[in-house]
Amino acid sequence: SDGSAATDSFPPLPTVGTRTDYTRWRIKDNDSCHSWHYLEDDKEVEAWPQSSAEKYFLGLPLNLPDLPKAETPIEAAENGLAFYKELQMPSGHWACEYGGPMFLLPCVVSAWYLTKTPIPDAYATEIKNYLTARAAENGGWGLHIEGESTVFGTTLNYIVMRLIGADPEEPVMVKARARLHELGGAVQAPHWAKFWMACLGIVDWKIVNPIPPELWLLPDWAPLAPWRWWVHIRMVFLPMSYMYSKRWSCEETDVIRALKKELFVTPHSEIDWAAHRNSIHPGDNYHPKSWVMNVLNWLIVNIWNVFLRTNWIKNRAERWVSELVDMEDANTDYADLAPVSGPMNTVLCYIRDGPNSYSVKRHIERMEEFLWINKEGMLSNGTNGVQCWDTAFTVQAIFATGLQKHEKYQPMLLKAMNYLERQQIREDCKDQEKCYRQPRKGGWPFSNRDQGYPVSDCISEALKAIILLQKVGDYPQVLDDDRIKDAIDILLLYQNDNGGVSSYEARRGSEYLEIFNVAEVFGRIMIEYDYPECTTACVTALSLFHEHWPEYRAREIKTFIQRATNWIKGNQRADGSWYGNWGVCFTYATMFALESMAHIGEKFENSAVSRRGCVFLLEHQRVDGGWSESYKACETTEYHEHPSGSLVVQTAWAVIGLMEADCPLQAPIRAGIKFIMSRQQPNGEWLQEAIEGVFNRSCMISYPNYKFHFPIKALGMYAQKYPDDKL
Ligand code: LAN
Repeated sequence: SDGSAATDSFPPLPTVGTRTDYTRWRIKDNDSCHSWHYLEDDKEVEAWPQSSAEKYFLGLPLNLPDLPKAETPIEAAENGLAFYKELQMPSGHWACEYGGPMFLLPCVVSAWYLTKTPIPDAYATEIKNYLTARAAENGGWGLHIEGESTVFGTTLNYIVMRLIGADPEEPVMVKARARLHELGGAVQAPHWAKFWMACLGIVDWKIVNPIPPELWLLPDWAPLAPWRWWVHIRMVFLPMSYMYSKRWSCEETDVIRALKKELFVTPHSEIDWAAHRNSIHPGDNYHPKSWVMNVLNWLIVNIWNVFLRTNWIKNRAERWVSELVDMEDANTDYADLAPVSGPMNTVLCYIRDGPNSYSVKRHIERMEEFLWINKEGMLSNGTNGVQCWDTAFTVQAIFATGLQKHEKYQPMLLKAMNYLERQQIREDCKDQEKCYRQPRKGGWPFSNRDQGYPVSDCISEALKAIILLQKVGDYPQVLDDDRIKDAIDILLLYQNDNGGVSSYEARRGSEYLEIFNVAEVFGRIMIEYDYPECTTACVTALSLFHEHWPEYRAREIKTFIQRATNWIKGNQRADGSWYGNWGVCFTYATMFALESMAHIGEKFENSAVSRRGCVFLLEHQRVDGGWSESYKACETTEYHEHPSGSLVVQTAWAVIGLMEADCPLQAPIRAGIKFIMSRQQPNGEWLQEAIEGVFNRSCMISYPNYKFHFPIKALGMYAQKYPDDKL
């Protein structure tokens, strides 16, 4: 799209076709701010050839030659790198699809609709293709691509289909509608879906549980004050509260009128909206609201809103919320934290600033960066990308193979290094204290610098990559010591009082805040928790730093590591494993925890903790040498095998964990390595298997580059550890 601005009247719905010409899609890589463009003009197509990476993402043939068959682990790693190198982007990072959640595209498309932004036909066509491909067998859509269809997924994506111009009588729509009606219709939807439907004017605001902006007027000491919440929840409820406060809805149009008929099992005019405020289908109710929350909601709706809420309070709260949104926009150049809050902030700016404002135009441009195209069609990524994260792991994987010394790999590594250099955040937030942010100067984000939110483990992984390049690999120094120390200074802020480490910020509130979780579809979202993955990343980064700068903040670093590793020990489960919060699941976290232990010298031979972790992994190895954990483990917090058998990424994680712990049993590790090699394709690639990632326990998310850098790391580690074993 040309990022065309919103207009005063609703543009016509796009014309959805059957398929776009996939040879016409290109990614603009503006220092890793990605946007996909459909080239209508033949001359443009010629002038801008499709890269291997673009072809790969689109599922088009790359026609790469078959490589000499790998006989040894290191040859397999080299073949893997030969393929993976082709996917490096012009700015030096690795890009990928980051799909999985099925509630993100609806946020983007609703925001387009509400701001009257024309949707290009090519987008509409591919969005329809994607949703058609991802519809469940029994009709409808789930919370994420592997989940069963729910009211949440079905309602929101049905709306998307209609807003992009799909015909309600098409088979996929008929089936989805039937499924939705079987589940009780859209009145059974969770809070966030009700919110979007209210903005679209499909439901009355009475069906939406309260999101009072007054919460932001609470004093900082109040235990419920929003600055204490996990940043994602804080940033979503912020713009939501503004729309709720205004009970803002767009004008009725033909398609909205039609949706009012299609989404419900009873006639729209007969629905008692207030009575359905707490209606929710059991399949959507992962975290049922507490009775305290239900009472509180009742009091807000029936007492506060009716008798106590003065205009003065309303206006003050709206003004402050709106100012906080402005600060978020300023600190991210309108990219915003993620694709839920971003589209909501867009709508807020539209309501407040009007269709022709800079804020709306810039938001709409930046929302493009959430979109991605794969062989099935167009989807929304979970963030504006995985750039820094994957690039940092890729560099480390190459160091695990020892191949960084070879000239052949130097251009790739140099480009990656310069990329990471440019992505370090160089300044703190404007109005840092006022908008409840913490220092960020020196940090690295998960995606890119524009997004501007450092995360404990993203800082750590990027920092390790840079230190390896500069200190171990003899690559030129692109970051001076001060910049490296900046990273350490902010990393030290992430430790919680119990020694564990969180994601975006150290914990600011009590676990009791979960009582106020109203999102229903997610568990444990109100505050930051401790994560073995993030904790390990900090332990390893601080250890590596300390090796090379033994003087700098040495005492604090030592204490940090000691407290962090103690926390990891305490977090081990009775069966020897650790629960993974961001990857599937026990295998992922156990790999990290074993790495932490190894960094304090606790390994299989001398530590019960490490040995029990290894035993856990060994017990779950399958006869073909692989490991295979299913995402079900994240939901149920018990180990589950994946029905499709051994998986490459899981196997890589398990053998990396075992090698970190110096597990003396070579045979199982060898069998795992053999399995990874057996799954490698003749051109060096590995194929996509089961979904790798998770958040909030219930929602899965893809990490497509994991199938490259983790196997390469595992193969490299094996080759270094057993140089004589040719397999
Ligand atoms: C991510 C992606 C990266 C992930 C890791 C760095 C892997 C992790 O170790 C720390 C947490 C973090 C940064 C993370 C947090 C939650 C995110 C941002 C996501 C899983 C990607 C999408 C998700 C976000 C919350 C999606 C929007 C949904 C809402 C509930 C607001």
